[in-house]
Amino acid sequence: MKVTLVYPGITICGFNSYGRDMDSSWISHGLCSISASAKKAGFDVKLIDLRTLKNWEEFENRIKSEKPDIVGITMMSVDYNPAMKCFEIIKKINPGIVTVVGGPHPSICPNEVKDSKNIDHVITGEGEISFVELLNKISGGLKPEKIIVGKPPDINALPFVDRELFSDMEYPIATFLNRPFVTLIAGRGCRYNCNFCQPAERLIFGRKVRRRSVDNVIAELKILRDKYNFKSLLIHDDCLTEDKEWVFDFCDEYKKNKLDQPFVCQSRAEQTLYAKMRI
Ligand code: B12
Ligand code: SF4
Repeated sequence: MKVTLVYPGITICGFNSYGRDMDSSWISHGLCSISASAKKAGFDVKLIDLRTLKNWEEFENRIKSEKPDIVGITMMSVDYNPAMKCFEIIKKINPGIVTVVGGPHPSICPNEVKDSKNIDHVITGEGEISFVELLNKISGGLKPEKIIVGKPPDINALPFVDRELFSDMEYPIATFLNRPFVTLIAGRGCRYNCNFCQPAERLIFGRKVRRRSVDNVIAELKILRDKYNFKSLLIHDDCLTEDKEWVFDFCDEYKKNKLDQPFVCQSRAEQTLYAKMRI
């Protein structure tokens, strides 16, 4: 069964923008993670990244030539319009292609997608387990329900994200960071309650913040060092410094494992910079 994932993030950077700068080179960790789980379960997964295409006609041609059985699209609210347009085009080409939406927008506002005739399944919350279950059911000839509440996975047991789904490396977030630059997610959720992010975080990842073990993150970093010889790193977690103990253990292990690449992360203003985090 052929699975195609779509990254529709062209609202800010537009078509034909891939690799031009920082905004047009981010990978989607959400898609890379569900791709890794689907590949581990034996499915063939491809990506269409709208930023690499010239226009909608090219998207249409890709769907016609790749002939996917299932298309899964990730959707942030900001990319609602291009994502919905993809679904419309796919169903016009072949109403038999099974369409699935997931990501922040459907998790926060499922009502805005659930009635679309162009969307067959909505997976809210985390997708790794539930997307693979959906693929298995469809390949077994079953007809799963339209709205599926994603089951949260054990994030230490997940395969490392399939970052090669995207064709190039990302651009650093600051001029003092050199390429090759990589990004990594060490945890999910945030325990704070700021209006900027809540209740979105809780609706996607639940109430309890989960962070991967330090060993699990270091293991991924060692693979990334061997594979890409990366020169700088961004840990994308909402607020990495919320767990001081984790950060201290991580810094110790980072040095012990001879990782010396500068890294950046997000913090809160009241959490003063930890001297230990200086490389
Ligand atoms: C890294 C990040 C960025 C990066 C990279 C974004 C990118 N293109 O991937 C940058 C800095 C560029 C960025 C920019 C923006 N971001 Co941002 N970002 C994040 C952050 C911190 C991490 C994203 C991530 O990788 N998470 C980890 C992965 C594993 O989770 P995930 O992507 O949600 O995927 C899981 C599920 O959602 C689901 N899933 C996702 N896609 C799919 C698809 C299918 C088919 C299925 C079945 C399941 C599924 O399964 C995945 C695995 O469990 C999140 C907050 C967070 N903690 O998630 C905010 C977040 C996604 N960003 C947000 C916002 C608002 C923005 C901006 C609009 C900010 C702005 N004003 O400019 C821009 C939009 C730019 C764009 N079009 O890409 C909001 C989105 C809210 C919303 N309603 O959509 C979030 C949730 C923050 C928040 N709490 O408000 N962002
Ligand atoms: S601490 Fe940061 S990431 Fe967490 S809810 Fe507040 S603004 Fe969002």
